[in-house]
Amino acid sequence: HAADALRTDLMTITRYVLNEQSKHPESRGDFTILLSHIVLGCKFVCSSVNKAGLAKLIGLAGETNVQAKKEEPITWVVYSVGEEQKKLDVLSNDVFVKALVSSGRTCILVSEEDEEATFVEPALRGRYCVVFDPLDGSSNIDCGVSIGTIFGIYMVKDFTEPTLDQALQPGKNMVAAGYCMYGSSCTLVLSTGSGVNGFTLDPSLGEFILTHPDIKIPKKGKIYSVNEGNAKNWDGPTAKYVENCKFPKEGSSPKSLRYIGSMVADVHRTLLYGGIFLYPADKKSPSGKLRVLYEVFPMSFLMEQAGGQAFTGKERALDLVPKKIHERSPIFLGSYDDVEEIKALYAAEA
Ligand code: AHM
Ligand code: MG
Repeated sequence: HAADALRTDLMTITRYVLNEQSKHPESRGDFTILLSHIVLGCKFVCSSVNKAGLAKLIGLAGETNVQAKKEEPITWVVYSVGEEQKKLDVLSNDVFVKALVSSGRTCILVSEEDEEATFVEPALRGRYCVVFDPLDGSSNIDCGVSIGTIFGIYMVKDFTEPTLDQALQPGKNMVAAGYCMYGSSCTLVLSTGSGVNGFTLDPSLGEFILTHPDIKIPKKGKIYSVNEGNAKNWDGPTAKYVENCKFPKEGSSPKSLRYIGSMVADVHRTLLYGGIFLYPADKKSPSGKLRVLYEVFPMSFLMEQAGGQAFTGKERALDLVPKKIHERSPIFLGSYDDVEEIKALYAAEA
């Protein structure tokens, strides 16, 4: 039986990527090594996130922590080595930076946590540039709601002399992108440019197992996902779109609203159930909130690979050429037909 095969013939993420690579005889296994280091980072963060709620009980966050202000919730501080304690987001960044550098396969790292890009020392340089948000959804950390890691991977031509513009390539140049969601289970969703696959961490094995092969987003969805608290500052097309979701034309039913406030969780639901996720521009933030390199690009890459679309309000998101590493952009992504609708509204306005 197929089900039995799945249970006993486990497709781990490493096995999956090795299989993919064997289709490219010229490949030297560098990508597999890089990915295994990313996977290690995800497992470490998953375990820290799971322990975070217990930090108070097991005494990790005691009075020795001079950094934490009184009003700072205790679950932010989860790791202690002697006297040293780290907030979950800082800890996650440290883990990913070290895992990526030590892989020996990266030359440039851009993290949401670090103001400047990291250029890997010559002895450890490899041909990949990795852009990532080590722990996204900060407002959800302290209440135990889903958060995640987002990453995108570029190939750098001349990696012996890496320069910043090699990290400022359009999203369509990415060779892979993915995210890991620390939710009711730990799920890693990955695309290497030929479709999208989802892997779930089996905690008893410590392995990510293929559970969602070849994810395709429904062509049209019944859900919209946006922070409606910003509505008074929206532009015309965004306001009109959301109005249509609630008061559709005669004959169609209104959409449901779902908004978690963690991009990984909101995008994951959109990918599996269909619908649209919006973080539009508004009068107060004319470029929206989300960051191009390590939020907008990886998620747009996954959406397109799953048969959906991603649009900035002006152009295909993956065509954008960022000028700065922490640049922001408005983003509308999800089911093909739903994004088509918002594109039409922006086109009508132009
Ligand atoms: P963060 O980097 O502070 O975690 O912010 C990013 C998060 C995204 O995960 C999410 O989509 C968005 O911010 C939610 O923003 P808002 O609270 O404005 O709705
Ligand atoms: Mg973020």
